[in-house]
Amino acid sequence: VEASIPEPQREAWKRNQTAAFKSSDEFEKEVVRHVETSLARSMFNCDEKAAYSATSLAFRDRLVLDWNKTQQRQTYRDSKRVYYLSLEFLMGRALDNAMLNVGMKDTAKAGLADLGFRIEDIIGQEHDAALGNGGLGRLAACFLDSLASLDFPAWGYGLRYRYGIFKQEIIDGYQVEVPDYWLDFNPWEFPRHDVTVDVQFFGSVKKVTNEEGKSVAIWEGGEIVVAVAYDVPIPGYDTPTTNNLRLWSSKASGGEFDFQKFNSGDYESSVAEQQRAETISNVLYPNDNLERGKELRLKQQYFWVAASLYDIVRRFKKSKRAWREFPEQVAIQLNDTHPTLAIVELQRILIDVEGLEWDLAWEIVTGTFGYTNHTVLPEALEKWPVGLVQHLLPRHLQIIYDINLFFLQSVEKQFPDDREILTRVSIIEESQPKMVRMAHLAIVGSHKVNGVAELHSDLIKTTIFKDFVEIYGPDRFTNVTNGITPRRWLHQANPRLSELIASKLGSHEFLKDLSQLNKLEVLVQDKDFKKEWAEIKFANKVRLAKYIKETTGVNVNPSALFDVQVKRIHEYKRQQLNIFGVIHRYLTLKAMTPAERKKQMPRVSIFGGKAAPGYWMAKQIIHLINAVGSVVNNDEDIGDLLKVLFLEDYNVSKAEIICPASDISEHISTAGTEASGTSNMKFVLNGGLIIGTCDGANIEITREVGENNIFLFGNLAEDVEDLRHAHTYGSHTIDPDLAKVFEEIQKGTFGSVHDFSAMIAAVKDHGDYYLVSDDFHSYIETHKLVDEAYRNQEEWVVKSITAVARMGFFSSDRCIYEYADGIWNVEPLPRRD
Ligand code: GFP
Ligand code: GFP
Repeated sequence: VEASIPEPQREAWKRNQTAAFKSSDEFEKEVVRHVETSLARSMFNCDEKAAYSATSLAFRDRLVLDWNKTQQRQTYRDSKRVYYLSLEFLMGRALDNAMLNVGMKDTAKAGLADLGFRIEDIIGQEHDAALGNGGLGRLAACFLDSLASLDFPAWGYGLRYRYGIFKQEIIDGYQVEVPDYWLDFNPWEFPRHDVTVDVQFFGSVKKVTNEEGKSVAIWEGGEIVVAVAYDVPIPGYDTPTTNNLRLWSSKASGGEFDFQKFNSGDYESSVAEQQRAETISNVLYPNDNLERGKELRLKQQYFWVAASLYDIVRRFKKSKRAWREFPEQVAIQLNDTHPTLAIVELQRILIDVEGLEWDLAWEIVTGTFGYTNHTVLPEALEKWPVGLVQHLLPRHLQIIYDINLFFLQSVEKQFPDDREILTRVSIIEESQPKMVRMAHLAIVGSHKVNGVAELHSDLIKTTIFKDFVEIYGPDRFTNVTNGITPRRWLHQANPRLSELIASKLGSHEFLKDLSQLNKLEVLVQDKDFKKEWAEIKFANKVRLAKYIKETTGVNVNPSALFDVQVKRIHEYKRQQLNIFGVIHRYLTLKAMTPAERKKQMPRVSIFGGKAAPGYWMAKQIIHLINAVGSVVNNDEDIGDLLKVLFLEDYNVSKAEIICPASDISEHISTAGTEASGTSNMKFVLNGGLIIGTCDGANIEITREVGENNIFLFGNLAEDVEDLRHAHTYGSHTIDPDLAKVFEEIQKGTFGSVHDFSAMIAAVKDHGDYYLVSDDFHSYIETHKLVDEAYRNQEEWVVKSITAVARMGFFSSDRCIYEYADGIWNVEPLPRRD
């Protein structure tokens, strides 16, 4: 408010307000200006990178004008805001998205052509913003797009990692990790050196009696690290609403250290200490579905949570409302347990800083938070050693103990004769060492807990969180099935398909109301439409084939059936099942006469995905895929009948090329392990069919598209426990076809027998936890059905169109409406200007 220009001078401001470019001429002017001034270059010195930079700056300027107005309106209207706290935002590229969302891509295309550039080349210059591991981070990015597109007042809060997810190189068939330093030039962020928060670590807690005779806790000493805000504008599609993603970067605080900690005069070590502060936001942890309990990770979490809550509370206080109104103004969603300390931090602010009574504070806290669970895998459930929390955040540990005490007291009242339940639900696990169970804390501190697909939400209620359903009743638990943004995953990734659909539906409205796709269903008998549909798929396959040739040197036939599995490499996702199936196919083809072979349907098996650097088995799976590829791709008997590719460094921008080019994609996790999956939705929305297990969102996709338009196989989630039990305690026989695959590997056909022996042993000798052998037969049989179905191209296209027509449910817009309604209680705030 103090920085506000006085009334008499505002006229001058209004006269001089910046106008957004409207025509390609105006756009060109902006580009040239940015080349000449922002970049200090000229027409004699403008390569594609520079043209990309200038184009991005021109669009950023546009977004910022809308961003300012959106923020001003949200502040002025003072309506409830949503804050999405996520340790990962896997945004991918921003330029294409920005151009499409503001409806200016054609304008830019014409302008760039005039200046001597092809728009595709310019778009291709951008480095992905890869601040995430996989599904969880990409979901957060889709949600931001939907929140802005639907005009919700919403902010994302995350960390500005200097290094995003590592870049994957494949060297001699092995994954090698290379740092992804992506911040050389990032035109999409605004550093806000004026928006900083001091975040405290370590120190000790002292209880003192205040003037009112109340005992209060004072957390003192330790060290301060400064959080600096970097803002990334998030443009909505076909709306001026532009929301904010605020990412925090860590910086050493000059002079506020606890100097007693240093030997006086020991300059070097104090500088080292400062550098340590800066490492907090340095690197994204590359683990998916595994918690490693590193101290720096906990520091990251608190740093981000403390800065974000400080900002949220500050913004709330601007409105001068009473504290009890906080949950009416603020909804905070915890994306997984990573931000769970926010619950404790808000309680701390309310009682220690603002002086509220515990009970009122706790009511405010639970009214504010919602928690989304993304996994039931036990190794992924976050726990922190009590000693570590005590050391790093001594006051928070006390509050956690108090939260737990009050919680357990109420449970004890509810179940007076059940001692066991107290042990099971306690926030503190009485293990050696004692651990803080973050999921329990998240449930206790939130008013709603949701899973991300129906099966998953049912599973959390009957397995890991069963006791909590008893305690709180079923209403605290809900489901919001994941979704994807059709703007990026259809309109941007598959422009021709998007245009075809728009031409048939009469407008692009379906991009904001995806249920309109159902109007395509009547066209399944329209010959021209089907022809064009098939041509687009083929063109997308040609585009991918070209990419494959450029990156791997392998020629693939675009008429072959493209079979794709791209996602993080994990035993539960079962890329090993896929590659064993590929080997089986290879052996079957080898055993055929040339005449028989001629009758087979040619296949291209495409893999991609990163393995966590410490996940040895996942790395062996990558190695086997590459080893099989180098044998099969060079086997003259086989030729085009089978090609096996591993695409290096799978990321969002590559997914945009791969998804539109699949005929079939594989979502084949052991039933009950994949919470939802979201790439399954991306593939089907682009006209590909799925081979999958009855797991995660596959089940709901089946319900929507119909059983005839999906290829399901394998055991059901409800059978998994018995099967595992039988493997361990009964006799465990391996599927005979799979046994042959193993023999072939062990013969050395694909090189290093030693490297692959652990993969085989996992199935044969170690209980086959992921049921690879149990599902192998039905997997192979189902692939035969896929081949058969693909022969009938006419029918296949009908399936493809029908499936797309029925995908409306899987828009992330639908998710956002469900969260807004059932969890956040927040309304859109459209801009009318
Ligand atoms: C936000 C934006 C500011 C903008 C104000 C008011 O501030 O740039 O001026 O809204 O429109 F960041 P806070 O809500 O963060 O205070
Ligand atoms: C996790 C789950 C997925 C789910 C996403 C988003 O993904 O099943 O679709 O979260 O909810 F495992 P990853 O982050 O593990 O890829």
